[in-house]
Amino acid sequence: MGVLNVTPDSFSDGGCYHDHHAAIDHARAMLDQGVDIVDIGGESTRPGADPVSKETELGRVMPVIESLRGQTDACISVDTSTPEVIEQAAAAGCDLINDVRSLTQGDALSVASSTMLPVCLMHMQGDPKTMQDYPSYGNLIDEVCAYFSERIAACERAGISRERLILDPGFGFGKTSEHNLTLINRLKQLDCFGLPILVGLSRKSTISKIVGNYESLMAGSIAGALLAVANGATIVRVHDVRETVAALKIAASIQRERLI
Ligand code: PT1
Repeated sequence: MGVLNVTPDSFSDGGCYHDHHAAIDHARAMLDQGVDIVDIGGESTRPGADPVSKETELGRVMPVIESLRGQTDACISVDTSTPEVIEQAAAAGCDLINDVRSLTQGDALSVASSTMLPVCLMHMQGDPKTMQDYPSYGNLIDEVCAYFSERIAACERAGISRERLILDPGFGFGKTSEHNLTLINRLKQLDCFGLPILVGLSRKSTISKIVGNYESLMAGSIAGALLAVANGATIVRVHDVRETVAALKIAASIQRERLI
């Protein structure tokens, strides 16, 4: 899964013609480099990020989803918690709902249910604005698993069958660096749900803390992605598509003892 942010940077607000075209170009580059899923998001969920209005989010992501849908049959994912965005993205031909808030906002459960799309449920402690203030757990893995149990049950009650679900432990979302490392090291403990696992650790602060410099962020992120896949992740959410695909092909070739 390749990251496609349509969010403000120092030059733009993420919502204008130029931003949309830059996003489409970036999506096509990632597809050329071998990505399977393009994950389009209009809300930053980095630590300290402010929430955005649904109008802002719609104005950022919908033109990009609509344009990209017209250019590729590849899997398009929408990174959103907002019911209106889920609804419109699905109507525009999006293939996957990636919600870091696990369908807890408004009528997200019923809206997602009626789209018939697969959904990625992610664990987060708190919300992006304050989640890194004081992350704290009695037993991290138990609490993440209990959260998944509750959200899977809520989905099933809303008519979203288990077969449509993907689980994500939420690396960087209300966790210390040690918590994040534990999640990847013990990822197999999430296998008990029998659902595919997605992990996003690319260029996050835990990686940058360990490697210590910006130049090594990609290598650090790839090492994390390889370990996550070795420990059972089926989808990794990444920025550096070409390099991560190469690394994953080598790892898979070694594990299968043949060239892939
Ligand atoms: C993720 C993810 C995501 N991450 C899924 N969706 C982000 N399913 C956005 C930091 O510590 O892991 N899984 N959508 C980006 N969020 C963060 C969080 C970015 C923490 C950076 C950090 O630096």
